[in-house]
Amino acid sequence: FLEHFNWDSYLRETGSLAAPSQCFRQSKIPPTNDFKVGMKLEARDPRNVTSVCIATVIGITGARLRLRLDGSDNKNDFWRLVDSSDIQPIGTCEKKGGMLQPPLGFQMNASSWPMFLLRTLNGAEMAPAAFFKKEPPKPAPNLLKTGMKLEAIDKKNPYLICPATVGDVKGDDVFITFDGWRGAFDYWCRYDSRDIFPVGWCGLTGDALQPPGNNVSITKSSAKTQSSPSKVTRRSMQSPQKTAPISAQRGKKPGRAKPPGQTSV
Ligand code: MLY
Repeated sequence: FLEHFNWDSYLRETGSLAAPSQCFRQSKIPPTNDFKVGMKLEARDPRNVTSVCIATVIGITGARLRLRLDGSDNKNDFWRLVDSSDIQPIGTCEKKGGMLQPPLGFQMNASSWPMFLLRTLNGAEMAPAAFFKKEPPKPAPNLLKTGMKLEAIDKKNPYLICPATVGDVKGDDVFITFDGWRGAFDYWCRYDSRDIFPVGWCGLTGDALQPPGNNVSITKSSAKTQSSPSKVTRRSMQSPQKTAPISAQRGKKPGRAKPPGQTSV
């Protein structure tokens, strides 16, 4: 009985291969996360990417930060790696001749932005420049192949990192499918996306890897020892597929992790 999801047994039981780490735009050794909750930094507004805003670190998870834009609501938090090019120390924008912008959905009157900015930065704990790590270079070319396993962010629940499989490859684009779920969470992204990681990433960063949904497609090697799963019809797009779980994923309910105050689909 395994308490936690175990990649080694999972790869063995599904007869699959992990995508090599050089396929990813991630550092081989994950960057250390020195940030503390409450620290402020500059971040690109995810909903208005030409704007650089002030953000506060709301949470720490592995090599990622949970961020909230100052002056925004608590419904639009986003997660960034400490080596993301979307974040930088306070002062960077001004140094480059830019102006800090109010976030999309700024809760006050636009005319109060300059005063809000002064107040939010006054006495704030600013994240030191040394905490920001350089973004790793793009690997070239796209080495990901259909069937390879990886860890991927669930874009609908971006605090979750889940076991996934490359479902298709078209040039520089890869189709990310989530193991044991019925396709509702799948997406296309570029091979050099910062949202996909090699197998073992969460283990190294201390981020929580979600277990797969209940029905993982079993390939020939393991199919002999399992009753082969019949094709499941799309009953509900948002619940895990149901057939016998395999031992590597036993012991934990899938996809239910919900940090307090966080909405998910
Ligand atoms: N709100 C959904 C979360 C599903 C997550 C699916 N990911 C892990 C692919 C639920 O609670 O079922």
